[in-house]
Amino acid sequence: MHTQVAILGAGPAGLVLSHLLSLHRVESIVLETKSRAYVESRIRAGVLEHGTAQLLCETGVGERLKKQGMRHEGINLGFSCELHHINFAQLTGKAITVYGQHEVVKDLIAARTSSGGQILFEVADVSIDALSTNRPRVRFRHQGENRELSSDWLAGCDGSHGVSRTSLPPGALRIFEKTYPFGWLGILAEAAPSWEELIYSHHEDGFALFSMRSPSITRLYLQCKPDEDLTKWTDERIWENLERRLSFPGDKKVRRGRILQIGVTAMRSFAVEPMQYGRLFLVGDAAHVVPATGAKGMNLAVSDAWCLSRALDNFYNKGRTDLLESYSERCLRRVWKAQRFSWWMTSLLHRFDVNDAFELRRQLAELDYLASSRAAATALAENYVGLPWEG
Ligand code: RFL
Ligand code: PHB
Repeated sequence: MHTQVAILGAGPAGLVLSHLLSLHRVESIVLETKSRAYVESRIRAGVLEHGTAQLLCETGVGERLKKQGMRHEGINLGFSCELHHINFAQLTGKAITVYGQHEVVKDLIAARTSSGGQILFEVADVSIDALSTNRPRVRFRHQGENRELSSDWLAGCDGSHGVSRTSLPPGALRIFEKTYPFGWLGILAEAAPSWEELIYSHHEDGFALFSMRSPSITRLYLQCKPDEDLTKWTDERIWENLERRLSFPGDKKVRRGRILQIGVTAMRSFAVEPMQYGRLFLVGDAAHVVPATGAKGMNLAVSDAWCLSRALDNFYNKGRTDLLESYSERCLRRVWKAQRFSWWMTSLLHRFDVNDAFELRRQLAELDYLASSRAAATALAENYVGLPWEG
């Protein structure tokens, strides 16, 4: 088998890339280790930046998003038992859309398969080689057979645990990494959201996040230990903690409901430089991971994919290689700003050390500043709705 662009991974990065390439009449084949049902139901991110939602709508995959996506013109910061609204629409003229990542994935898979795009699900034993030649190769097993796919270019969209980054020779990439001394306990509950906007809540017991997926499903997170034992979290303990950390006297209360799913997510910051090696481009989580506090991971995966699709369009349709050569540099400029913002939101809202009283006062002062200064709130708002994409 041969194709112009072989894409590893059918997450947001790989699917957006394949979708945009097809609009530019560039051929691609996507290989995915999991089943279609698995990737279409994997609950992850929920916040689309202004530019992400706009791209999906403008390129023909926004029908359900326009109907079911929830436009939010701001978020709430909760601290010292009070809520403070940050109004994105007033501060930046832009908004975000709350729409599950798995819904984006469903829309993209439907668009690719209905226009004849090839996605091979449940591939196994994936390995890559010949990256420094002009015919990089992927070997894998599919439906019991050994297969080989050669291509002009290879896109590593296989997430933070994929093979594309780890197959590179030692020393090929510079690694930047930071781990945080906590994780997030994620809860999906069958309950109508009590509040209309997200709440990022700073609390002495640890951070809590109130979010949603639909008018009947609430998505909640609690700061927990990075290696938290889920069996210790009974439904009662979960709701009790949520009620305490999302308590704003005189305001609404978090509404309880049947818990549909719980899980723990580690919090880390990770990036590699460059995001290219020979004919392999790293896209999305394969190249960088951010702590979920800034809601940036999926959005970065989409903006990287957009950046690479433009470079490949220029290569195939205009004979230009300059955008391919500068792919890594252009993406990294945006990636590092999102890294900074995600780290900053994480440092602002989490309890790092229960004995550090200075840190607690510093966080509360910063939150108070955000709630009272238009300049500070604007800096948060313009990062949250999304910084401009590289041209
Ligand atoms: P993905 O989504 O991990 O997709 C990679 C795909 O590659 C497959 N794969 C392989 N395929 C072929 N060959 C191999 N060898 C392979 N190895 C793996 C995997 O099965 C998978 O299908 O990476 P991608 O596309 O780069 O997308 C990144 C996003 O998924 C991620 O950044 C976000 O989910 C992060 N994130 C959030 N991002 C946001 O923008 N907004 C949010 O509100 C937000 N909230 C979150 C989040 C992530 C979370 N968790 C669970 C980590 C909340 C949470 C709790
Ligand atoms: C979510 O709805 O899953 C979500 C929202 C905001 C975040 C992270 C996750 O920062």
